Amino acid sequence: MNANVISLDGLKVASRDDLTKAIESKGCESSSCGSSDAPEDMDPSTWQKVKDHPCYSEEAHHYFARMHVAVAPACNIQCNYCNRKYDCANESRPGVVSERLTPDQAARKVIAVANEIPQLSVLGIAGPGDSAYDWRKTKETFKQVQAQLPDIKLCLSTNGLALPDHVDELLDMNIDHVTLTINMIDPEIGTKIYPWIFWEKKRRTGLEAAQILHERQMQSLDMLHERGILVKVNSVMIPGINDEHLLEVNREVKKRGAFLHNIMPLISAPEHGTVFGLEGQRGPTAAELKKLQDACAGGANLMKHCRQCRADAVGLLGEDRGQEFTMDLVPEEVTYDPSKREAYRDWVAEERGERRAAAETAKAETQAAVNPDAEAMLIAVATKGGGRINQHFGHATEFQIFEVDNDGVRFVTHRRCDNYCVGGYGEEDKLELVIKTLEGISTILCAKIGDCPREDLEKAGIEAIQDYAYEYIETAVSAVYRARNGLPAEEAEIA
Ligand code: CLF
Ligand code: SF4
Repeated sequence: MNANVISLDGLKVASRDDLTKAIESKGCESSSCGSSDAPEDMDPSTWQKVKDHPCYSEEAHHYFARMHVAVAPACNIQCNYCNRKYDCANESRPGVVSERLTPDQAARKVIAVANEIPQLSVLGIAGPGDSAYDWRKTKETFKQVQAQLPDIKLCLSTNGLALPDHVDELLDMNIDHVTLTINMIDPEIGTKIYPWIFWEKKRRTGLEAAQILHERQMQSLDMLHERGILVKVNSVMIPGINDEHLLEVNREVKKRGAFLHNIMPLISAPEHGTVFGLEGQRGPTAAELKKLQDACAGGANLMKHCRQCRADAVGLLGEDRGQEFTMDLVPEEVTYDPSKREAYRDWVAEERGERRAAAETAKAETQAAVNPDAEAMLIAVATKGGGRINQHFGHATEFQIFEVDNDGVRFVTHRRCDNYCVGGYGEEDKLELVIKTLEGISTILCAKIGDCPREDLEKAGIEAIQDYAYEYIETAVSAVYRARNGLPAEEAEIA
């Protein structure tokens, strides 16, 4: 175990000097120092766009944070999974109320967050409402933020109906990330998801509504792609309505140049007050979602690290620090101080190169050292970010799940066990829920765990290991796999 590593405890960063010292004291741990240049399978200009975006790059989500501001409440369509009294279900977890902001308030809040959270790299507008339809407020917010924090990436999420009217303005404003929610390419299926749209000053219903929406969504996708704006397509998987159909959606959006496809499970409950919730429409199980994702192999690249975040989320994906930045806590006057963010970026540039080198080494060791008949393993990891095992078991609100086999180590998904699921329950109930959440997983890696939960986990057939605290995830996962299945590393020949 290498104890001489930076503890990304909470990823709270003090100053450029502290970071520089931390990097120097760490020295070079890997056999080759690694580089934070574009990965081999990505062209450098695309890498420049995605390298700091936690949603567009799985690697970046270990380092960078996003925040959303709810400034555009008007919407031009009705989705059967949405109740706008709460949040936009296309990009956020329904059932929680957001703080609606004016563009001035939003700009002030972004500066306050940027001063406190150096990982902040992206400002998104993701409901409730549609950012392209309520365009005046979206544009004003982005303009104000861009004037004061030119290095923040601007990101918007839309249903696409109004977007073709604004694509060229996006280009002028250097916005190069757009999420389009596309749940169907067959308007017949669309009629089961959208009861109406508002189009050219009239409310349209039925097949006409779904047909117009479909055509405008395809037009949006084509226009964005032609202009080099990266498009992520979000699809809500609704069992019995569009679940099988999403395979065709995946193929079609790939053909039209989408960069990523994010298939999200419908979250539906009667108390959300949505049509689907009241009708008892269920969401997919984790197994159904995985089956669809597997079937999509070879089509558009899939995003698997989405956290279905709130429309006022703040922080790394999977954490929500929004309550620290409600408007009553944001000062009337805020001045942007770029020093922490600059220092953090310098640190990440070094760190991600080393992590990548460590992951390559782990891959080579895994391939070289393992019994050819070894079975793939799923391993749960408690992490606060930075690609390291740096979280106490008891503080984990979610676990990242990595798969390891003879080809190497891959992130596959996350599983949540946070207060959203267990609010109001005691600690024992929480542990029970964690055990249920980790069904099918035999090993947890965490920075620390108490004796009692460790014993309870053991009784449930789950081994909790803290020996790899603060190591890179890939290095530790590979070591566990080799210990279970293979030869000791020193006996294996590494290519
Ligand atoms: Fe926000 Fe969406 Fe931009 Fe990300 S979220 S507008 S692309 S900055 Fe990300 Fe959140 Fe998933 Fe959205 S994890 S719900 S995909
Ligand atoms: Fe709700 Fe978003 Fe659909 Fe509009 S686009 S109805 S805000 S989920």
